[in-house]
Amino acid sequence: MNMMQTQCPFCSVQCKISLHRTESGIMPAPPSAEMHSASRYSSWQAEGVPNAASQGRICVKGMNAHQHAMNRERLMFPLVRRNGALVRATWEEAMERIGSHFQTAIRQQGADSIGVYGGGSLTNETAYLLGKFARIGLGTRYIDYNGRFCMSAAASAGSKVFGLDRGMTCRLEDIPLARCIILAGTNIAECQPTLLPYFNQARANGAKIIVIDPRRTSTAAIADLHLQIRPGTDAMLALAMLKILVQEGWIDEEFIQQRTGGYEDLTTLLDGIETEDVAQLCGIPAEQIRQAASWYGLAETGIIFTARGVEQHTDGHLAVRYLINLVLATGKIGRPGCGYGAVTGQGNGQGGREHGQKADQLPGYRSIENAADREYIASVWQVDPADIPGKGVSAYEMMELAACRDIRTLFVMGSNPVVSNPNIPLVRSALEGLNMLIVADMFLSETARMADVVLPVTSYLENTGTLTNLEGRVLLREAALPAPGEARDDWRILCDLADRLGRGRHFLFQTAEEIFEELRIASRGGLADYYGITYERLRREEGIYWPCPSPEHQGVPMMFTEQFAHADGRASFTATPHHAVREQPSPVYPLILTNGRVLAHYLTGVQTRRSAALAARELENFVEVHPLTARQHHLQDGEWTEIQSAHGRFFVRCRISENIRPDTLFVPMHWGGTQNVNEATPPELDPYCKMPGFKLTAVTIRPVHVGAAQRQYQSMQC
Ligand SMILES: Nc1nc2c(c(=O)[nH]1)N[C@H]1C(S)=C(S)[C@@H](COP(=O)(O)OP(=O)(O)OC[C@H]3O[C@@H](n4cnc5c(=O)[nH]c(N)nc54)[C@H](O)[C@@H]3O)O[C@H]1N2
Ligand SMILES: Nc1nc2c(c(=O)[nH]1)N[C@H]1C(S)=C(S)[C@@H](COP(=O)(O)OP(=O)(O)OC[C@H]3O[C@@H](n4cnc5c(=O)[nH]c(N)nc54)[C@H](O)[C@@H]3O)O[C@H]1N2
Ligand code: SF4
Ligand SMILES: [Mo]
Repeated sequence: MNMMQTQCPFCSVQCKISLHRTESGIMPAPPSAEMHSASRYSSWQAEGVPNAASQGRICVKGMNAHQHAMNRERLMFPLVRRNGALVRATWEEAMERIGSHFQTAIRQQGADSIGVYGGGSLTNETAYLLGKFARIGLGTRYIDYNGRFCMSAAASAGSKVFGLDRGMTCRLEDIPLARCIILAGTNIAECQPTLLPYFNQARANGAKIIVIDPRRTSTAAIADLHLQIRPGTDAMLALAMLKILVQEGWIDEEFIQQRTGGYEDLTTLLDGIETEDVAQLCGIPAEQIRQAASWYGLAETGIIFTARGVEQHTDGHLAVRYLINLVLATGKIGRPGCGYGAVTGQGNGQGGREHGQKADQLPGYRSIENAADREYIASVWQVDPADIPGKGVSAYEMMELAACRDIRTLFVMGSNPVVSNPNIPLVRSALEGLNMLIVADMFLSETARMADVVLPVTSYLENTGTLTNLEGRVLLREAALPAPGEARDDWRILCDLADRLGRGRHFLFQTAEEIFEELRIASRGGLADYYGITYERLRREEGIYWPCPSPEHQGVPMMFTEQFAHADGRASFTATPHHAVREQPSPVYPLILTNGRVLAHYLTGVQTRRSAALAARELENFVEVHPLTARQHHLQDGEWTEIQSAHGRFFVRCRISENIRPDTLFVPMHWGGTQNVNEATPPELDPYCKMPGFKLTAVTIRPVHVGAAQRQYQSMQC
């Protein structure tokens, strides 16, 4: 084969890609199954394919994504732990070990002793089946997924305010129509790079772009106004802006009256909010807050975007809702050039949160606590509603349950939790204490290395399924290559395991499309209604926005044009008072550590560090430090540093940069082990949505000799 069509496995834009075999790159035939992939390595070239979201663009990650899928480190056969080491096993051996362990665990400790941990890279079909497998295959209430760390603050805010969460309420094509765009804690230029031209177009059309970020990022570089905020203070900034809008009368009274509820209650919330005080708290000039409020308030159209910079805080849910207050007060939603957008992160971060791998959700955004929802899904699954367990706990809370041995078995599919959770010291010991850890992955990730059984799965090039991009557009990605070695599709593993648990009759699927057919019915009538979407339509129409309630329906590109999704059709203002954030700098830990992403790497780096072209761009982790702070703490550029919080410590190289606030440090999240920023992040969660406070840790920093760093780290592990 010399050409294949696929879709990037990384971020939420889901750019369409074609891969072409290049003559010069062909390598000799592989000597064995293990080397299967080596023959294809680097002999392919990626090109963007025109599509509605990225319009044919791809970024450096998409360009090189095939390198990890074709990497020789791909897992080709199952592994089981024997005498302490992971060794090759047959599928039968591995599955038998898991199946009989599950049965014993259920019999002896109950199904709730098993936790299931999913991910936002999984297709809709796999995510749906994982939820079904947990609930009626195993019968456990404990399932959650890495999207808890990603989407939970914004998703819960959208549900609360609008009655429904679809990430973006508008289309990407609305961006160039907006006259004012607020990018709050979102680094589009590095995290969704192919979307940047939409914003450049908006600027060319005269829009004012406001970026709120503690760092001068490449996204901030396109801003007309950069609010270089102190991490963790976005909620107060939003309140100050709202107060200015109200005081100046830059509000849409008609919209407020006809389409919203709760505006009157804002008076108490805004009482005592003074721009000058907030400016001091946020570490930005008061004049900038007024400027931002006036640009947004006076613009005829506008969009506010948030991403993890605002959301990954223990007050992230409220911070988002306060920002949406600005949208509602100015009536900037439900019409062209207007809206709110939570910039979804993972490839299927959107679909992954709709079909039941979240602790409290059933497919179609149904609630596991609602009797009618339970009854409907039970009818689709052909079980008694009483057989569907109740709601479980969030991803990090599952780790806490594992630490106290309430959860004794963990099944991980599509995540690397020992790197991506906060407060890794607890998570590591929780995973070490399990009776059995099972990991389904393409690679021996840091978590897989700790597992008792590792199951090799197919990559994006080899499996078929649907993914829902950041706009809520459902896209079909079809297998382009056969599975390498003995790797299997995730969903086939689930069907096999269910069969071993005597639940096979509920999992009689032969293709991904058959699962989608059931998902369509399961989502029917729910908020995220996929009923009208079929593979056949997706092939023909390229992508379809949900909700799409019937096969004749065209889908809904722009939400809330006439009604919001609450029973009364109105959106709700948020007047809930702000709550204090526990983690704060102190004399011992005077600096604020925040964290995030760089262009070339993806999440915990399991994939991108196995792509030669991407790995070469950033070989190891670093901390971005302002020159003043570097001087104060005796740090040299390029030198190793130790960063310590009240929760733990890690070691990274110093990168001195004028682009960051002097009171703030920034460390990427793409490395595990001694360079993992999450060794130091705090365990506290947002009370509304259980999002960890990743983006704010009080720390201190000091230079350290690398040998000493390693020794200290080893002693800290003991
Ligand atoms: N290259 C790349 N792209 C990715 C990913 C990746 O790993 N690498 N991951 C994907 C996924 S899963 C996700 S969730 C998205 C994440 O996309 P983003 O949320 O855009 O990425 P982050 O870098 O985590 O955070 C964004 C910005 O928030 C800023 N920030 C930190 N603290 C604060 C704060 O308190 N307030 C404000 N206003 N800003 C703050 C950081 O400086 C950073 O520039 O990206 C997706 N795309
Ligand atoms: N400090 C800090 N921590 C963070 C964040 C932060 O900003 N700061 N961001 C958080 C966010 S937004 C996210 S999304 C999480 C993500 O963190 P993780 O959930 O750890 O995500 P990945 O690193 O993508 O790990 C996914 C694993 O699944 C594998 N995989 C990929 N595709 C598939 C598939 O189709 N099937 C299977 N079975 N496996 C697959 C990959 O090889 C990889 O090992 O991290 C969170 N952690
Ligand atoms: S990482 Fe995102 S922007 Fe880049 S090619 Fe992939 S889907 Fe497109
Ligand atoms: Mo994410």
